[in-house]
Amino acid sequence: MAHVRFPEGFHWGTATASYQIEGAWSQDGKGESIWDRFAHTPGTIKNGDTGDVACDHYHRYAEDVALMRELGLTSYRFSIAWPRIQPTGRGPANTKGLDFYRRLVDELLAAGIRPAATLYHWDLPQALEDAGGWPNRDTAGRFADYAEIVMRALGDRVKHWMIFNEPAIFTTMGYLVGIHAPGRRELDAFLRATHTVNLAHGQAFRAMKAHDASTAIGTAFSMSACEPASDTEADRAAAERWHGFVNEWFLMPALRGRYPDAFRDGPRLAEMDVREGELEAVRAPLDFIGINLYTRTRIEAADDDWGLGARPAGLTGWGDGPRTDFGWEIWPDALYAMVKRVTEDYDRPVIEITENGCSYADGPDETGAIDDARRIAFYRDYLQALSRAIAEGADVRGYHAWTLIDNFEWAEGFAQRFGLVHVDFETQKRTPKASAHWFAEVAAKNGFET
Ligand code: GCO
Repeated sequence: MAHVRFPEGFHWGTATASYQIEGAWSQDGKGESIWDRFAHTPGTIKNGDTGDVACDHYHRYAEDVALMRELGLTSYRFSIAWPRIQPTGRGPANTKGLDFYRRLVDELLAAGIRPAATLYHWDLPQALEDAGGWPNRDTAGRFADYAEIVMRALGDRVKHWMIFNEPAIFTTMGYLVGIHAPGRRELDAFLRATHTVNLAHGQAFRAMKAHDASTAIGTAFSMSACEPASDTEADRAAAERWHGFVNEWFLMPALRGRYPDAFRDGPRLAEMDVREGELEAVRAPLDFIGINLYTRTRIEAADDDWGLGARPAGLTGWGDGPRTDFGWEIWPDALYAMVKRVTEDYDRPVIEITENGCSYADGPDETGAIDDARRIAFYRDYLQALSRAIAEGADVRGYHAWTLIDNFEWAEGFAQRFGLVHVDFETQKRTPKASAHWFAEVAAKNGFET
């Protein structure tokens, strides 16, 4: 038997995102987002699902906060929908939009739960996409204005912020691969988008700190431990380039003022439209690094269309580990490896695990109970791996399970269930799964026995 223990004051929480749970897509003055437009376009989302209603969290937020309180959670990571605040991405704030988040935050504080807000979890105002979207460098200035509005409205009660959620995913999936909003497939636009996002990151960081220097600001980076598919020199170099591309493309500019060496034939700064002085402008000395991690990626050297000279082995990069119902490989050691690497490469920064979790289809049995033992095993093994990294010196302050309630899983619609709490999408009934009770116990004891 092993006692797995976490540092004193460790935060136990869950994470969600506005478009995935809120619904109320056109209510109270909210503008259209790129995800509204994308999901309303036939053929984009499995089963034609949309986030129009989702978990109806916009109206049921108090019930959802009560659930977290009953589970004894101490942190809640949620995101703010930009088009609720600025319907067209520019101009004065929509008071009703801000009021929703004020009510949510007040409810959290009253329940003793730390609000940790993400400014951008992918729902760009459609009007800004119509003006060019993230490939248009003006979007950076728009985003910094939005950051300032939100900070002024909520900065007195929210002290933990994430500027972006997974910048690598929304730029890649949205502008290069095209399976997420806005559904574009243009290498040039993608490269420019990544630089605009980095400019926005730096500008928003400075605007927020100017308002309150003591507030804690991070970003939630998607990360996957990159392993060479074989021990050849070529595969090892390819895995390093891929690591630079998927894990550090936004982290390194923020913390070091440069781009990783990810492309085989050298940097592509001209194509990215990086101008004089902008490697300083992208700097954002984050107070913490948020890590969203699900699995590992095995990489092999290859000729690819993007010039990385690398690709995930067997298309997905997964190996022969067990799989979740979504088909993602379960590889707890990836969390250990990634936390260690960031700790070593970035001088032992403060880290929060901002997402980690799994999709399993388990639903209610005849008695109404949901026995998702496989999810419990997933969390137990990943948490044990995390505790090893902490024991070896990583400064990890919190862990957020993805996710609180089953919700809209992007291109997969409602087909994937990542929640600790089951949602019946016909009735909106919430039922904590066995894993929710297990997670509550871990939070209460700040650890577990195996
Ligand atoms: C992401 C997002 C979440 C997802 C989760 C499961 O990583 O894509 O941050 O919104 O729902 O990661 O895919």
